[in-house]
Amino acid sequence: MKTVYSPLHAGHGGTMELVAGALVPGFEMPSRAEIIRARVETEKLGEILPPQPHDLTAAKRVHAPNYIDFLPTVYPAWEASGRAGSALPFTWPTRGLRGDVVPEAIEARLGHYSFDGGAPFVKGTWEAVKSSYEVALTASGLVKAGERSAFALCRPPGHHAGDAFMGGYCYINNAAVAAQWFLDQGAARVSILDVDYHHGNGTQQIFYCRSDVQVLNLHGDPKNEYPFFLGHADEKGEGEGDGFNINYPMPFGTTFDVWSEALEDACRKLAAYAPDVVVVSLGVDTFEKDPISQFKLKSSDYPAIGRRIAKLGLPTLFVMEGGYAVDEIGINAVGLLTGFAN
Ligand code: Q9C
Ligand code: ZN
Repeated sequence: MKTVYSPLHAGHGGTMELVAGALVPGFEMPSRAEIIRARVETEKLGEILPPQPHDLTAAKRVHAPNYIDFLPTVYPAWEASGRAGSALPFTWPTRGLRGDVVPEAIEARLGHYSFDGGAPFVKGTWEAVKSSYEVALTASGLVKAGERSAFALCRPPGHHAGDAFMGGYCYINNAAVAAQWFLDQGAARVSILDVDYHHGNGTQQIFYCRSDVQVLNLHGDPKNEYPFFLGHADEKGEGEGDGFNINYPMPFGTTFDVWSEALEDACRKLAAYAPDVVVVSLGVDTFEKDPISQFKLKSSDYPAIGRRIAKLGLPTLFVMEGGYAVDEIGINAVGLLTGFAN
């Protein structure tokens, strides 16, 4: 399996986030991608390719154009307003306030285009976000050209980004962009299988009213887990999309025996949908030692996940999402991929 990777991700580093009322160094750090890349090499998963340049057309197929055009302006505006460090919002247009007027002040524009304060900008953030998007599209191109699978080593991740909002370390929804790109290239149906510990709220929101993208999500129950406000089992899609969104919320402490039953059910529903392509939102924050998550999967479980996905027998794009146990992130992510490939 080929991997697509860009070193530009590293410019998105030194970020800060709010955890339990304190600003702390971000868990979504550059070493994550470097450790995965090193493991791809030592495990000889396959060739590592740089991304091809892409303009933002494909991003604007799933995101509001004004949202995409806002992203490169954030850090320059933040600096022009005399600030430094991580650009973060602190106020949001919640229920009862005006969400229809785009403010001018950068700190308010950040609130307008986000659902939380979990997507900080530093100087290199936009370049990293753009490179992550190009990584996803380049890997999609490999699958479209006939590769059985490809690995988009995306950083930053994407599945919390919705049509016009960022959050949860995510800016452009790389998996959603890829799914739409496959449709635009002639696919009739695409399935997105999201195995990240957190509910892919952005992905669900983008495709909620559509039948041409099936979205399946395995995640921590939003009653108690981030991102909290979406991801319940009764969210099945709306209108045309009714029946094409499938959620598997699971409690804290979930182990592989229970998690893999949900995967089994998801794979059966996926196979019944008979998509032309599968896009896997590949998070490994389900791992027992993940510092911000509460599932109990072991390193030895990840190859079994890859084998189950391979059994679908469909062209498959893997898009990197979360995973914060940095020491084991390469073992777990590449373990899943080698399980698929071998
Ligand atoms: N105390 C992904 O895995 N955590 N995003 C907020 C606040 C945010 C995870 C915790 C976790 C975001 C792609
Ligand atoms: Zn996650």
